[in-house]
Amino acid sequence: MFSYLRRLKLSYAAYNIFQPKRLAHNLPIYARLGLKKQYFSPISSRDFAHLPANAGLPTVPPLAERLKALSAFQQLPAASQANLLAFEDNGFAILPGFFSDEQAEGINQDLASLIATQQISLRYRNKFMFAFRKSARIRAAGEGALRELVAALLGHETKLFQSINFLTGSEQRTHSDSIHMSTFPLGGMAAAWVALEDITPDNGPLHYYPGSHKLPYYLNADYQNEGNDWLIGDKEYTEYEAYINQKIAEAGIPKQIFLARKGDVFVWHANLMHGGEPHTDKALTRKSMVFHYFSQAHICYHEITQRPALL
Ligand SMILES: O=C(O)CCC(=O)C(=O)O
Repeated sequence: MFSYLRRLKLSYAAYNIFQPKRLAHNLPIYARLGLKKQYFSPISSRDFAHLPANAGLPTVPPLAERLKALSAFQQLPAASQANLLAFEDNGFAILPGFFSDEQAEGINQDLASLIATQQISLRYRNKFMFAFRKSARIRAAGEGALRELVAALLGHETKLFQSINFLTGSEQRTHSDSIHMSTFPLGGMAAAWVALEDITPDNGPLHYYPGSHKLPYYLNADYQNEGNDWLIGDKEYTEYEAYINQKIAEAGIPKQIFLARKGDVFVWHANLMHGGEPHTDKALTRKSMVFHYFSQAHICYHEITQRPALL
């Protein structure tokens, strides 16, 4: 019964009716694209099937021009600049030492105090969600230079949507964020992952597949999870993960593991396949944080649950 209610699109729409401000962002784009949707209506890739791939997006200057115009970019070391300039080819950019040890420690202290004062607790097994709403230091890390750089990568005004802090490895199986934080046109999101201590092979490092962002975006229809007019799809998330596993194997892309140093940042593309390695030494922590960003020029939503994103 509970699982049926969770699949009922009306349940989500009923909740969203009370969120007009946070859902207003999609309305002008729905209107421009001729989509007959209310701010609270369910939405998924099926609604865009008749539209050209880049429908409604303004033309923007090439990536190099966008980055070089930015003082946050000009101030970076040459290696980080080169990594950002190669973002469209690689699907990721590593920014070594983007944050100082002191900044990383400040964030660790803020998280510890949010936990101690019970202002935040674990969700989804090992995630501290949305700490940036409660810590000015965490918000400042996700806004400012990092958001400006991500906005230049996306080519549009960009909003910090979500932060997730970890004290242990996520151990998440390989996925593309586009099944969770989805956009139309495709590609209007990016994430920046921050090492808040040194990462070793034993404490669940991030893994990724270079160039995998050029694979198709695998969405609900690809694993028969579209549902119907009333219900979202009934597939378990493990079925999505198995599908991605198979697609990566078919593509033959070798996995890379990011042994980050404290303060390093790893920015990934909306469709870069990535996940977390097993955290084998439970005596160790894996302090890290990830920011997810949405372009404001795109329709922003959640493909799996077919909900508009609450910005
Ligand atoms: O931190 C990790 O291990 C992976 C996090 C992740 O996959 C995500 O936030 O999308």
